[in-house]
Parts: sequence; C-alpha cells; structure tokens
Amino acid sequence: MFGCLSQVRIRSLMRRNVLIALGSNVTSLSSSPEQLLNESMDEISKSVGKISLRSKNYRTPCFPAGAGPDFANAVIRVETGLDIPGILEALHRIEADFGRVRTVRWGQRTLDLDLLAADDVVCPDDVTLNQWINLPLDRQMAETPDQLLLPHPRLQDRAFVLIPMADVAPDWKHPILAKTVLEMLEQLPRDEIDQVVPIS
Ligand code: PH2
Ligand code: MG
Ligand code: MG
Repeated sequence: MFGCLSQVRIRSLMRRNVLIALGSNVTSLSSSPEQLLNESMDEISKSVGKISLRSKNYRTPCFPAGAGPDFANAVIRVETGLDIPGILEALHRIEADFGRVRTVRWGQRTLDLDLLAADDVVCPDDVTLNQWINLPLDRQMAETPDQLLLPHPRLQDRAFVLIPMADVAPDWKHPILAKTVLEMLEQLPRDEIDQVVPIS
C-alpha cells in the first residue's frame, strides 16, 4: 500500500509540513459538524503535530449535489515528525474515535480527514498520479484507488478543498500540475466558489 514511501522513510527524521482536509456532514448526538471539526483539530495537534495554520470553517454543498446534507469543511497545515504511514494511522484512528460511520461511498460522514499533500511528495509516482488526475468523471465515481495518492488526485477540482486551502497555503505549488492553490482556484467555475461560505 505504501509503495512510494521508502524515499519518505529515509527522510523520516525531517519534520514535514502536511495539509489535511477536514469534513463533516452529520450531526452526532452531542455535536454539530463545526464542533466536530474543532474537536478533531485538538486531537490532531496531540497525535500528529503542531497546527501551524488553520482555515476558517466553511459551509459547503455536498458533492455530488443532492447526495446528502451540507458539509462543514476546513483545511489545516501541520508540522509533523511522523512519516506518512504514521500520519495516516493517526488520522484513521481519530476518524474512528469520532464515530465515523460509512455505509455508502458518498453518504453522510461523521468526520472525514484527508491527507491532501505532504510538502511536494508525489505518491506513488508521476505517471500513476497523472492517470488518476485525468480520470473521466464517470470512472471517478466508479473507481477507488487501492493505494495512497499524493497530492490528493481531486483537490484541484473541489472548491470545498481549494478555498480553505487558500487560507493556509495559497502559494503551495502542485508538484504535477505546476499551479499554486490560487491559480487552481481561478480555474473553477464562479458558482462553485460562491457556494462555499465561511461559517461565522
Ligand atoms: N467529502 C466527500 C464527498 N462529498 N462534499 C463536500 N461538500 N465536502 C466534503 O468534504 C465531501 C463532499 C467524501 O469524502
Ligand atoms: Mg477520506
Ligand atoms: Mg474526503
């Protein structure tokens, strides 16, 4: 599963900057989606590393449209000494602790934590990542990668990722697409951007 990571392991003594997307669109018995995001950030700072920057929380329409209630989304920038398998393990544990229940692929998510990028690491390799980036929409809906892909292969398509990402890493440059977050955001349709609204 972690085929590309030997190079990353060798660098494991280095601290790295990672970008993590947080999403929630279900209300647990005791918390709102925004509270879940805030509480999970406390947990990430304990088990992954220092949160150096956090975006605003945003209210966003569910993708695909109509598949569920609106999401609360945010992105954080974390400084960590963990290697990538260690980061994923911590994120999965935190998702489980927050009672993530996943019955259908695009269904309601208590808490979804996605590793968007780790510095400029490409996983597993340029050719494979490019294939996933260029996957036609119908196949995106039907196929799920069975290995870690970094940067996240859909981040350039989603206003609910790029807008909070622009709060914390506007100048981060995609290592394959060679565009900054702000440049990727400029390519999205205006109406998709307008639907992502900061939660006051
Ligand atoms: N996450 C999904 C599916 N759809 N839609 C929005 N607005 N925000 C998300 O975080 C999101 C989604 C699967 O992880
Ligand atoms: Mg996820
Ligand atoms: Mg997700």
